[in-house]
Amino acid sequence: MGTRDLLSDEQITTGLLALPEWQREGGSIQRTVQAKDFPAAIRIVDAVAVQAEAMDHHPDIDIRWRTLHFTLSTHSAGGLTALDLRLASLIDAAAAAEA
Ligand code: HBI
Repeated sequence: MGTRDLLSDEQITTGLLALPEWQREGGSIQRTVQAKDFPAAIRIVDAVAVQAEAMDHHPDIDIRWRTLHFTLSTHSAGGLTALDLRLASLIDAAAAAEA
């Protein structure tokens, strides 16, 4: 399976078992991160940005004070791929590092 191949519903459901903070919304997955303050929120975004750039796969991020909302999908594939699940795990780790 190439990382940019669309995942099946079963693959998505299985992958999300390891990502309990994430919700599927059709062709994307989403989660909210509550940071302890605004600088912490920006540190999380910065850590995610470095890793997203390294994997050439980028999240949609909504930043509102201490609340970050991440939406992931593979735009070039028009849905969810393994890249989205991998990035979700990286986002969880960046959030945990600032908890
Ligand atoms: N990020 N989420 C997401 N989806 C894409 O299709 C995508 C991307 N970042 C970069 C990118 N595509 C292009 O640079 C090529 O890698 C396709």
